[in-house]
Amino acid sequence: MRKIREEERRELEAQPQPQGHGVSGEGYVGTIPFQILSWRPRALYFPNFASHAQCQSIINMAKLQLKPSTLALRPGDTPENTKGIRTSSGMFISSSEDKTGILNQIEEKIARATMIPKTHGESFNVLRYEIGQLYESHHDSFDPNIFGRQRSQRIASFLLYLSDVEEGGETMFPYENEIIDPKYDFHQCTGLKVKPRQGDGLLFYSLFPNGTLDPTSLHGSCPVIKGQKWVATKWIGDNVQDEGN
Ligand code: PD2
Ligand code: ZN
Repeated sequence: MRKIREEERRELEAQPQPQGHGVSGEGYVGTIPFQILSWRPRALYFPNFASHAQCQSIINMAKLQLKPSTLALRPGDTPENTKGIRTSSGMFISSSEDKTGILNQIEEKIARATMIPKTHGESFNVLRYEIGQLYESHHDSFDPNIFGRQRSQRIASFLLYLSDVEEGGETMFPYENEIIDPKYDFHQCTGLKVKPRQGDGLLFYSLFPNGTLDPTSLHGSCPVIKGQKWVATKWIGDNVQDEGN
């Protein structure tokens, strides 16, 4: 075997040394399985994101504090003329208010799945839809032309389904792939429909990578036909949220 000359050895050592696979500073290799549902909008599905026990605890935390869900009103809107657009009940809860630590676990997992720090997430909005209740199609991010510039614009939404629904209650994206029908009736339950399954998660992005609003992220919740729907929404912004939000 040829001996390596001293200067050859020094040259070799000066080159960046390849690291072994997985050398990242983490003590383990983690996986969060997901499936890409769509590119327009960018939507991902996470089966078994939370356990049955975690989902049940979140429902128990929320169920005595539900109030009729509200909407962000546009200029000219009033609670009266927007009645019927969002008919669920809900409540807000932050992980710091949850002494069981479950919301913190979920929040950390969402941060790992999205790689957006958990400080960018708003409080969980836990929602219950009973038979006939729905949320008409809307965008989660705020159009700056209508609502003005936001301190933290919503980039993405993570929905954790806390229950199965026997029939109806799908989260729908009527403009999937930009098949934009100008006559689209906002009541209609069409397009990509995601059936709620307890413990599964749905992540979608409301903005394109350049920060402008993706029109195909329009989405809503179809009316529940049979059973009850429970879901926890986490809206994720482009800036850290204020304390307690
Ligand atoms: O509950 C849903 O499926 C749903 C649909 C649309 C929730 C939201 N939007 C939301 O909380 O923004
Ligand atoms: Zn929404």
